[in-house]
Amino acid sequence: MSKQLILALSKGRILKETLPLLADAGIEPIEDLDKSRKLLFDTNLEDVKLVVIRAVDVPTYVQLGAADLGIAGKDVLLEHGAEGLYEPLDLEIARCRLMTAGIVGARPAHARRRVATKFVNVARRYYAEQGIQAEVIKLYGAMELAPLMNLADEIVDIVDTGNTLRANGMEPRELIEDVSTRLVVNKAAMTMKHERLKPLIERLRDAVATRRADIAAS
Ligand code: PRT
Ligand code: MG
Repeated sequence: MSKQLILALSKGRILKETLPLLADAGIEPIEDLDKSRKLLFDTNLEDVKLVVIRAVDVPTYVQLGAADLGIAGKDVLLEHGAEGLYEPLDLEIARCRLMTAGIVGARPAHARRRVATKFVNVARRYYAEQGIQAEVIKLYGAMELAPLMNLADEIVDIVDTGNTLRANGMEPRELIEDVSTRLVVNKAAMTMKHERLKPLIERLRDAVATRRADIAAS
C-alpha cells in the first residue's frame, strides 16, 4: 500500500458542500478544483491526495482500495451495498430523502407496480419489504418523466424541496430513507493505515461537531 492517503470525492452537488467542510477540517486542495481538468489533486497535507470522481464510482474506488477514504451520499452507498466499507462518520451535508412518488391523486395500482428508478437495488428491497409486487425499471435520469409517459406507475427518487416533483404534476408518497453524505473507509486500510487515518477522521469529526454546535447556537 502506498504511503499517501487517497480521499475520493463525489463531484457535482456533494463536492460543493464537501470542500468548505474539508477546509474547516484543515484539508485544502492546493489548486482550484473547478478550474482544472485534472482528477487527482495534492492538498496542503503532504500525505493526503484527492480524487474527484462520479458519485456512483466512489464506493467502488474505496471498496477495492484504489482510494483509502471516500465521501458519498447514503443513497449511493445503499444502492452499491457497503461490503468492504466502514462508514465512521455522517458529514451531515447534502441532506435529502429517498422516496417513492407518483402522479398527484393517482392511486398506486394494486397489481404488480411498475417502478422507474436509478436506485434499482434500493427499490427492489423496499417493495419486497412492503410485500408489494414490483417490476423495477432502470433509468439513468429524468425519473419524473416516467409516470407521465406511462412508462411506470411510480418512481423511486431523491426528493429535497419537492419542487421537481410538483413541477411535473407528481407528489411524494412514502419515505424510504433519510439521506446525507457519509465518510467511508476501506476496511483493510482502516487496519493497515490506522495511524494516519485516525487523525484525519478525527479532524473531520471535529469539523462536523463544530458546525452542529454553531447551528444549534444560531
Ligand atoms: O450527475 P451524475 O449522474 O454524475 O451524478 P448525480 O446526479 O448522482 O450527482 P449530483 O451532483 O446530482 O449529486 C447527487 C447526490 O447529491 C445524491 O447522491 C444525494 O446524496 C445528494 N443530493 C442532495 C441530491 C439532492 N440533494 C437532490 N435534490 N441529489 C439529487 N437531487 C435531485 C433529485 O434527483 C431531483 O431531480 O434534485 C431533484 C429533487 O430536488 P427538489 O428540491 O426539487 O425536491
Ligand atoms: Mg446529477
